[in-house]
Amino acid sequence: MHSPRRPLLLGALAAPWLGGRASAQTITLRSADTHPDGYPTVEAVKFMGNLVEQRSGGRLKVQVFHSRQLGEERETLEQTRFGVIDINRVNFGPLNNLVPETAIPGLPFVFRDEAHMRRVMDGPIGSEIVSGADRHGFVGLCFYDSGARSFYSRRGPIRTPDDMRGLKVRVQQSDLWVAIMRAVNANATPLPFGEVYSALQTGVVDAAENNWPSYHSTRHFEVAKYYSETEHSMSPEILVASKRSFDRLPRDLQSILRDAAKESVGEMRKLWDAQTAASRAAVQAGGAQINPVEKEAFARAMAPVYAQFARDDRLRGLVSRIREAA
Ligand code: GTR
Repeated sequence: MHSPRRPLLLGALAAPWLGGRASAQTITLRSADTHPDGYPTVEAVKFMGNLVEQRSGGRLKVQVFHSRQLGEERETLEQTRFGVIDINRVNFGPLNNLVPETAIPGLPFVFRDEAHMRRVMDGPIGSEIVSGADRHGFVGLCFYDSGARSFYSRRGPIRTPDDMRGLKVRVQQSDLWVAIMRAVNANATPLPFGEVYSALQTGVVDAAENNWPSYHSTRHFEVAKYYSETEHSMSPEILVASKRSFDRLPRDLQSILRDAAKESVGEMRKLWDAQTAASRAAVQAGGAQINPVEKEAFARAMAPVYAQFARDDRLRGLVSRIREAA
């Protein structure tokens, strides 16, 4: 490993050290995303890339590989830790088992609403969660929105936790998500994102859960048309750099990258809000049915998972500080 202080040699010789590709003047960082082109996370990283390129005078570029071109989140995260991929936009879900802090913002109903979530992630609690990721080979660059996740089923409306009993529900590959399903007596089926459409279509699972833009972009609404607005989790998205790739950048390029990532958050939120409204309308036009739910009953049923994931004083402290945040 090279120390962060060691100046990066630019040019062909530098290439093997970098996850990205370097030419005489340019370092290109490869960035992964499972979402398709045009999705707010993909567009926000492109926005960041443009800023980086301008501000570095073309010395640093970001190339976004969207639509799972580099793989599903769990595998791309491994590759990011080892510097094969330089930047990765993922949900907290696939980080939960590795970085326990990331389970806390995904806990059921921990945020009151999206504004509360944004304020918390922008403040010191967000920074603490980033330090958790930093201990595992990542450099947390910024958080993006993921709205609220709700259940959708191919079988019929879900109104109360009782409607979940015995349902096979696709979840992200995370123990937190398995526990949340157990709390409502459903059978959790952890699957990569890209396998959910066919799992719903063939009946391998009965239901899944996600926010409006993902429900729309994946076209899950075609095969699971009953969307029940439980809004049970606001597990955010994070943009991480590989610590290996990051440490090899010259200091000035590290700052340019960090600053541009922070500035992409405002852009992402604008795109997110517009996409959420558009997706909500589009899926209904496509035949999806929105059902009212008994949210309080879901919150009560899911409450026991807190003890399992906020399992020491520090993690319990994060929960109370989130709850107390204005
Ligand atoms: C989306 C999120 C993805 C992925 C997906 C999933 O909302 O943006 O990163 O986590 O959910 O459910 O796998």
